[in-house]
Amino acid sequence: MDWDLVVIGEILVELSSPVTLRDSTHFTLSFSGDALNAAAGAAAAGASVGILTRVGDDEFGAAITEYVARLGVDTSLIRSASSPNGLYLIGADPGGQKEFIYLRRGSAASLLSPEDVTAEIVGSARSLLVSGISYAISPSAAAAVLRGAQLMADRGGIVVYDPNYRPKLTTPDAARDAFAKIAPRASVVTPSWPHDAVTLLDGADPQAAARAVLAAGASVAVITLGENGLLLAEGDKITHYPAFHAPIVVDATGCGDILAGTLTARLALGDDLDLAIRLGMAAAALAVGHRGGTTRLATAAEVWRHLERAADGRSPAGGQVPQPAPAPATAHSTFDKHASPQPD
Ligand code: KDG
Repeated sequence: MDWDLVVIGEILVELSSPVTLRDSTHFTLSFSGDALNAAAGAAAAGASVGILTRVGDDEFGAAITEYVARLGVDTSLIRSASSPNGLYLIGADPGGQKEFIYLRRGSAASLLSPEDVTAEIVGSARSLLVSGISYAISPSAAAAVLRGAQLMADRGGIVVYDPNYRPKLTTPDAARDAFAKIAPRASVVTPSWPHDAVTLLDGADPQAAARAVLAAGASVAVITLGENGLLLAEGDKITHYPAFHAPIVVDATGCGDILAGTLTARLALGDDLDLAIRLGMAAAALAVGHRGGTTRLATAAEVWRHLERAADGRSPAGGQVPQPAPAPATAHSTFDKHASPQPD
């Protein structure tokens, strides 16, 4: 099997509430986690995507695998483990940060290890998406993420790294250490401003954060700015992309993951960076219209329509709408700046 994209990370049982956790009495059960959100976004964007993870053989195991398949994500890279699946509760916090409660210590996915990330798997994929969450769930998962990023960088494929700093999962020092190890192997790094960037990067503003990502060794920095859009930095050039209009705003959970998944998918399918970014932003703007990370993703056609509306001036952002590139026959190497990857 060949994949446009392989995502490494944890699938979580998700219990979400429309009100703050303190006031919650009813929760909606679904499955999520940044890796699954991104993989689902990539599948919706037209990519063949596999999720490399471990799923536990508890009461949720079979339902998780069925759900992944329903999202159009290939399940053949899911390994089983006799540990419980990780779970998180999420409540709404209209005024600020999302609230998470995790029950994931010792979870099935935390048993991921470098042996799971074979050269054969990475060699069959055009791109790899890893995150600071996948790295933080256990030392063996961290080693798996690093091995994947190194193998993909060595072959000149696309490595996208979303730092996704989660203070309940890791410490600032450990997150900075992860950043220093993964960023040099990455083609594109997508920290959020201010949440990720202030903790992980020296930089007084988003432009400085973008330069710090490039100084760490990544080829491209994408600093996401929430409702202010994003900054794209490559070489000496920094470009601001205004945010797309979000027609319905319900819950921002996972919209950064949808951006990262769509962006990676479209790069792997051969789109240029500008188009891949704008498709990612359009998909993310539509993703805030539903609760949870994966409950209802926009289809590729809906994302294109949103991009076109923006280009016609019917909603903010966008520009000319170029046609999508056909999928390349081999891994494309826009970002093969990995001749001498950094050691661990
Ligand atoms: O980006 C959204 C994720 O944070 C959410 O789906 C849960 O994966 C998750 C995590 O570890 O926080």
